[in-house]
Amino acid sequence: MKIVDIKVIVSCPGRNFVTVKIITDEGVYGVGDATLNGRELAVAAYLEEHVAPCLIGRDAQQIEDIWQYLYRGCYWRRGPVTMTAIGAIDTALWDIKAKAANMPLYQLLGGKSREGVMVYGHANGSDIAETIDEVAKYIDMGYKAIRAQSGVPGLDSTYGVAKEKMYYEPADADLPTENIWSTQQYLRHVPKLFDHLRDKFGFDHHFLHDVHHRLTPNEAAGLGKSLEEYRLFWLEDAVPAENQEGFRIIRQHTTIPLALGEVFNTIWDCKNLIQEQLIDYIRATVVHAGGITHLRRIADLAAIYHIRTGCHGATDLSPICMGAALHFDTWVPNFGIQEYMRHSEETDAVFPHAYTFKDGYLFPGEASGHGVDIDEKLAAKYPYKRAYLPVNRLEDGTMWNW
Ligand code: GCO
Ligand code: MG
Repeated sequence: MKIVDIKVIVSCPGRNFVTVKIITDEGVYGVGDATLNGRELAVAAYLEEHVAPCLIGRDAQQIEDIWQYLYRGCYWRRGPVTMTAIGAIDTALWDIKAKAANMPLYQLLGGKSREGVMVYGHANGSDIAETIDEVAKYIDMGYKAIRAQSGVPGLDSTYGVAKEKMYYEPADADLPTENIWSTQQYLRHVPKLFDHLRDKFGFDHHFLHDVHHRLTPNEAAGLGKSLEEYRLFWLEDAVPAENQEGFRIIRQHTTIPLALGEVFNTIWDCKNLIQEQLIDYIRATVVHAGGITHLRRIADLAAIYHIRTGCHGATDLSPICMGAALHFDTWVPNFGIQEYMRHSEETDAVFPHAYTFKDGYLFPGEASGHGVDIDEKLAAKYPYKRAYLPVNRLEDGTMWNW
């Protein structure tokens, strides 16, 4: 089964997405998500100029060899652009293999380990009262797990708080928006949020929170301690993780479950965190961590150390990534949870998909392949629009992590 064509499709149905479509001489094709928020065209050019020419004529069935060829063969290993490009090709090839076998992808991976994939939704409000109302809406929709974020008093904008409630897009401007951050205000506010939420809703639902890389290890340790009594499912990205050893400090002080890794690209980014059991959930996902082939290796390493998966699933990951992740989640033995931020109607129309939501769970569907396609004609109606993620500064103007 030879690869005869590789298309790179860039479109903006509400937000930018990069999609790879691999076409074989047997007429079977597969699609993969290649979206890297705010750096979309770098991946598109990488795929068009440096990947597609090397793959034409190769056997589409040799997923592993193609993965190794693109990883080892490029000499410049790792990095988000390279690994997103590899992830997209890998996803499309698994799609092809499963379609050729006439099976849903989860069957090819080893079959179902569970009936449904527990997901968490995003409740957010400009203050605690509004966040409580939003959490109530998610509970009414059947969600078992909900991420709660709220505006911080004294700050004009806070990560995770948006006007649109069912989905939101942080890449909101043609040039990066500048936000102001205060660790002190934030640390005072978050325990109050979870105090109110537990008071109102009790302990039957899972609550999660994303710090979005804002703290130092010692600050995160303090926050973890102050949140322990509210029994969070996880505290996410408390600290930027380039310095993996930093997580030892957090672990020495608090038992709050820690989630990390939506920005990780390879097993090397989380090797020490996993082997030293410094985290509880690994957030790497299909598109940014080298596809199904590589994510599977990360999950297997994590399983040895009692660490479970919690794949990233924000709106900047296309429905193709979501579909592939759901097949992975259905199979992976050490599954934890799946993030699910809904896409806009425009996005859903461009990417028809087999997955469905019911009572807090997602189901990948029984279509062969990963069950997500792209409507190329419709995609062509939405040309690329440059959009950046915001940047963050401290109150005195110092650059900080967004
Ligand atoms: C999450 C994430 C996202 C990211 C976004 C950046 O936990 O869902 O932190 O909201 O900010 O994916 O592109
Ligand atoms: Mg996050």
